Amino acid sequence: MEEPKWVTVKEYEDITYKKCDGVARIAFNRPDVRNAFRPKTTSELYDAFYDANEDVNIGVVLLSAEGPSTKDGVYSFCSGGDQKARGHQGYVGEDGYHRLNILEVQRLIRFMPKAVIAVVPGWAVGGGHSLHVVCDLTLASKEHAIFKQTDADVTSFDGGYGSAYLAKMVGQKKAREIFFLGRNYSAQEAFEMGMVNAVIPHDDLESTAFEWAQEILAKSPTSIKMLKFAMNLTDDGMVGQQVFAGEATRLAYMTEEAKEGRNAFLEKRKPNFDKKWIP
Ligand code: S0N
Repeated sequence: MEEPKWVTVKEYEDITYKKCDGVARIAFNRPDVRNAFRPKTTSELYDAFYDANEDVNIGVVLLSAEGPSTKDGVYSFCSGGDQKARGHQGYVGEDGYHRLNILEVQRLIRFMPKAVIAVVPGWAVGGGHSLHVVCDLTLASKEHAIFKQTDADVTSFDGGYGSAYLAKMVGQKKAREIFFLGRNYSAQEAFEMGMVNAVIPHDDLESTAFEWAQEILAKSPTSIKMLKFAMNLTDDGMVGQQVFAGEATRLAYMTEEAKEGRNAFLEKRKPNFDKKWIP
């Protein structure tokens, strides 16, 4: 496959954001701190993901990372919340207020009607680990990816998708081991646990992610959307039902019945639904 000709969508400080042939690539760009996220990073991530969500020409989003670190050549996906931006009351933004909107970013990834692929070139740690968990698919560098949960080391823990959903993915015992012991796991070990889809030679990681994206783009967009929401539904409670059912309503708008309901209201008459109860 030809090299993708990425076009920068918008310049940010903490991330890069590009598009090419139906694919958006959002990448952490703080490699010298192992791509830790601070409030500015999460705002930028939200902005870029929102744009990719709204763009009808984008069907797949890659969440990746720039790097390696200029200091020591180490690759990272993301090392979670920036511990240097963490004050006594939590993470502090440039405006002095305490916030870290990473959970909003997680929800956007979870509920967007498009596939999101985590492309993990190196460390996936803490909140960075949680982000790969919430993505639909994960591809990992064979040589450099390391998965690790440090939430319990720094008292900054994700009790939502990062842990509880991970347990559904890898099993309760394994998820508790990951969080309670905080060990390092290679790409191959993560693959064997079921939290990584494929282990890819490092030099081929980005091109493979783009190829996977192109395969998904060849499928029916409505099917991808409905399948994602169907698989989410059982773990997302009433919100999962709301998201799935919202799409059912959207499809129902396209029926003759829906047109008749709308027309009858506008014409101030009783609707005639041509009573056919389709089994
Ligand atoms: C990633 C690790 C394992 C890499 O180790 P390595 O290769 O030995 O590198 P280091 O020498 O440790 O690091 C290199 C430089 O990068 C800096 N750095 C690394 N990680 C961070 C970080 N997270 N924050 C700030 N700086 C970081 C180092 O300081 C070093 O810089 P210099 O050279 O200047 O000294 C290792 O680095 C590591 O363990 N990192 C910390 C990982 C961590 O504990 N992350 C936080 C875990 N928690 C979360 O992410 C919670 C997320 C969250 O915010 C949240 C989620 C859900 C609900 C609520 C919240 C919430 O808290 O609001």
